[in-house]
Amino acid sequence: MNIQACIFDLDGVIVDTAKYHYKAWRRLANSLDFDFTEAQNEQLKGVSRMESLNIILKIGNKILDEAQKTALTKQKNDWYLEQVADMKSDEILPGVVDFLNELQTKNIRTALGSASKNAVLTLEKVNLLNYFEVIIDGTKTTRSKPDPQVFQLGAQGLGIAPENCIVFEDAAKGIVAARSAGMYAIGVGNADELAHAHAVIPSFEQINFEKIKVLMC
Ligand code: B16
Ligand code: MG
Repeated sequence: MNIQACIFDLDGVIVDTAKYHYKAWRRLANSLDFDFTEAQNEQLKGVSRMESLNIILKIGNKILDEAQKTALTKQKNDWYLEQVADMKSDEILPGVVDFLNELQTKNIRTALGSASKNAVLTLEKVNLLNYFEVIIDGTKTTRSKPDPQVFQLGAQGLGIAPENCIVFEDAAKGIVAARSAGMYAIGVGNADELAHAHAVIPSFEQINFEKIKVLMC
């Protein structure tokens, strides 16, 4: 095993923006006269904005045309961005900065692979933009996870072969995407929900690169 690069998902791995997505989606559902629970929100992890809306409309039994859906995704994003505006470095998940620093000292290359169209803004807010040599986000992809495109583009941008990349992901769809790309998939979060990963860590707390290599053996 010759790991040369790490590709990180954003929401759920670097920062917990899922709670802000949830608040904005719930507000949108409520404006359409139905509720949207935290358990239902789990289905939206790693899923693009429009696909998320389609899932929510199905839950609420609403059928809308494309123009209405575009207006709703804009509204949801405006509400979401109101919360991102206040984000600071203290919202970076535990252990992430130490791990990124360690990768730099070991010359392990880094990329971001996120479905979010707000990824660059979010990284700027928490002061992490400079840690990622390549950023592939929802503005650069045409296919959503579980399609491997986001991670393939990340590896291509770095010029590293897929088999030399590790992906860190909190969403089951992202794990499938990483494996389809031929990369090592490390789940971040609950092992039961990420059963298809090569290995799972609860978070980056007390994690270092050597421990990751041991986990993958
Ligand atoms: P946006 P990730 C994903 O981020 C989120 O998990 C998902 O809930 C969200 O709908 C998606 O980004 C799109 O986000 O509305 O900001 O474009 O986990 O792929 O980093
Ligand atoms: Mg995620």
